[in-house]
This record gives sequence, structure tokens and C-alpha cells, in this order.
Amino acid sequence: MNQPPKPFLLSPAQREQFETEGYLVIENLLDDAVLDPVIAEISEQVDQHAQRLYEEGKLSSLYEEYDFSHRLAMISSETDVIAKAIWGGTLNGEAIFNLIRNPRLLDMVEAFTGPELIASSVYRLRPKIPNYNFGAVPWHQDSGYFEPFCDKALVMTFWIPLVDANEENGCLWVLPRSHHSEVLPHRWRKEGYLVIDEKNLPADQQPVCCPVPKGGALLLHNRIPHVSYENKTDAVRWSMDLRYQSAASPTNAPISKLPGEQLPRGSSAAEPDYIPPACYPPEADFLVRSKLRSNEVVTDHQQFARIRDQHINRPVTDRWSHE
Ligand SMILES: O=C(O)CCC(=O)C(=O)O
Repeated sequence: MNQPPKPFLLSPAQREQFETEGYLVIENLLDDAVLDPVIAEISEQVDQHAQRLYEEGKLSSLYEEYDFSHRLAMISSETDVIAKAIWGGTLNGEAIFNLIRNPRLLDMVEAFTGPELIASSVYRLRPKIPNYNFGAVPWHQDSGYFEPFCDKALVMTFWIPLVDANEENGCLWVLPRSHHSEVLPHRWRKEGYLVIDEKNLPADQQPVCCPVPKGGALLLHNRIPHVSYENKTDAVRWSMDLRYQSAASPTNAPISKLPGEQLPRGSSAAEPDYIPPACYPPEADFLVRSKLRSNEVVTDHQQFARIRDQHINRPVTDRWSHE
């Protein structure tokens, strides 16, 4: 009889580092067979946009002779239209979907959250182009962006570079161990990022720079403060960040309720019966792995695209001040 494949797990030392420090750099996690299709899918999008801009006379060259990390940098020296168009979670092709449901990533998450696994549409593609202000992301905890109901939930982020990421091209920095405390006060900056002001960052830890070679990932706890600075090289620092949680935490994934399963409810005295819509209501969650609802798992990228397109944006609780 065929044995089921062994799950891909963190070593006990890696698990301890993640639990104690709130972050973990994992090398040699995703090989070219996984990343190349993602890069090809993104390159195809860059190419289509470039062709259009070129035909419209808005780009002087297609810069086709440049590789993945340099082409968009060259284009962006003329226009940031393409970087902006593909930034964030706008792409929903097969390779990106397959990366989100990569079994290695899911195995590692499952070991923390159990087998009913929700992937969040809040994935972000970040082509951090050289010397471009929007690429720098101020100190924040991912929980700052999530609903207060999920402050204590575990939402795991895999930050995955598609090129070697280092201090020079703007890899992430973290404040270790800070995930043991509460969600820190954030405020909205004009350009749309949340920031934790310096005075509100825990003073007992020193920031740690987290270079990650291509093929690796930085695993982040949702309450670990992190920051990234400008890219000072001449090439794009391409990365994606993917997020996962248990189906027992608030989710807008269209999943059935299991017998006896309670939906998490609001704890506030003002609205004790309020059922939180999701940890991040503006985007669509989906079931990415399940033992108990296996027929509800999203396995097709077109369905993934549909769920995201049809999602009705619901705002997050406005708990932070605005600039
Ligand atoms: O990729 C970056 O530079 C920032 C990423 C980030 O802040 C995040 O994944 O939450």
C-alpha cells in the first residue's frame, strides 16, 4: 500500500525559534520548479503591460533584453505604471495559486493551526523597484491590519523572495520576541501604510535584519513588528507574502459549519452576538486544506480567481488614527 507523503515539518529547533522569537528564516524551501512558473507568470504580465505602454508611446523601449530582476527596474525608470498595476494581490494565475497551496507551506502551517486551513487572499506581490519610496514599508505588525477579534489568533505569513533578498535591496527587519505582547498602537500614514511610531516599539529588543536567499522564506508571526527599507540596488527586489490561519478563527471563506462547531463571536459587551466576518474582511479567504471538509477545498485557480473577483469588500474596523 502507498504510504502518504511525510509532512514537511520544521525541526524542533526551528519550531522553538519561531515560537520564542516570532520569526524564522527557512532556507532551501522552494526550488526552481516551484518558483520558475511564478516568475514566468509575473514576467508575462510585465511583458503585456510593457507592450501596451510601448504601443501607446508611453515607453521608449520594451527592455526585453533585461532579466527578471532588471527589466521592471529599467521600465520603472520611465514609468511606475506597471509596478503599481501588479503590486499587491492583483494577479490570480495558476502559478501564484499553486504557490499559495504549496504542500510544504501548508504542512508547516498545519503543524501549528490544525488541518482545517484557510489561505487568505491577502497575498501581496511586491516588486520593490530601486529608490522608490512606496517600496519601503514602515514598522507594523500584520495584526494592525486585521480585525481586533484576531489579535490573539495565529495568522502565519510566509515572506518569499523571488530573488536573493538582502539589506541592500530592502529585505525585512524584525523586532524579535515582541509577538508575546499585545497589538501595539498603529496609525495610518497618508500613502496607505500603517505605522507603529518609534516611541511605541518595544525598547527591549534590537531589530534583526533578515536576508533570505531565493528559495527560502521568512516565516512571521502576525504580532511580530517588521519593517523594510528602500531598495538601494539597480535591480527589483521581488517578493510575495502569503498568509494562513485556522478555519476556527474568523473567516469569510464559504465553508460549511461542522457539527458542534461554534463560530467565534464578539467579546465586546456592546455587541456580544456580533460574528466577526474575517480577520481581514476586505479580501476573500478560501479553504486551502481540510480533513473534515475536503470537498470544499479550492483546488482550481479559476475558482480562486472567481472567489476573489466576486468578494464583496467589507471594511476593517477603524481602530487607528489617520494622518
Ligand atoms: O516586502 C516588504 O518589503 C514588506 C512586507 C511586509 O511588510 C509584510 O509582508 O507584511
